Amino acid sequence: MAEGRLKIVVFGSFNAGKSSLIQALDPQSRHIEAASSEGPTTVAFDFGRLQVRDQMVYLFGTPGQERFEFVRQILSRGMDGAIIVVDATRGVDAMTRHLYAQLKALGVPLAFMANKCDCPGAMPEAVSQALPGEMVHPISARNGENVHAALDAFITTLIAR
Ligand SMILES: Nc1nc2c(ncn2[C@@H]2O[C@H](COP(=O)(O)OP(=O)(O)OP(=O)(O)O)[C@@H](O)[C@H]2O)c(=O)[nH]1
Ligand SMILES: [Mg+2]
Repeated sequence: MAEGRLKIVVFGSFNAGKSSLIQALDPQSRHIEAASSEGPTTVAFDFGRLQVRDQMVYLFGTPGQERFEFVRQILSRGMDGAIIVVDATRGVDAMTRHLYAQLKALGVPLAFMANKCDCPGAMPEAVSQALPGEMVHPISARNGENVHAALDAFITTLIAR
């Protein structure tokens, strides 16, 4: 039985892999998307849930497109923690920096996931170096590598607070 509930909101640039991460963590997750030139893109939110230790974790994935700032604002209400997904083949871009600054200003606990580490061009170390002092977990949302361990580590820090 879960003893507590945590709302975790997943942020990140367009195409970073936010929806894929939630799909990897909860295969029964739901996704509200539209077609784009890059494939399906989130236009409302992703929703997944899973138990981590004694907590029921509710995951809300945000849209990465800049014009959906208002959706990110709505989904952010009452969050216990934030995950920022970074495409490790592209590195820390302006949108990632913007999201990071916003979340820092709110004082919300946060963790980074350097995604697409299955790709030959992925540079998770460069992502870490660009974010001194932050927790950066290398993952692959595509093959599921390290996704549960990374979430578990983040949730553990939240419970310990
Ligand atoms: N190789 C690889 N591709 C990935 C990985 N995660 C996501 N992708 C691909 O990256 C693209 C974007 O993935 P999404 O999960 O839709 O990204 P998103 O961040 O939700 O995108 P928006 O909602 O549009 O902002 C898709 O083509 C995915 O298949 C990964 O770990 N490895
Ligand atoms: Mg998405």
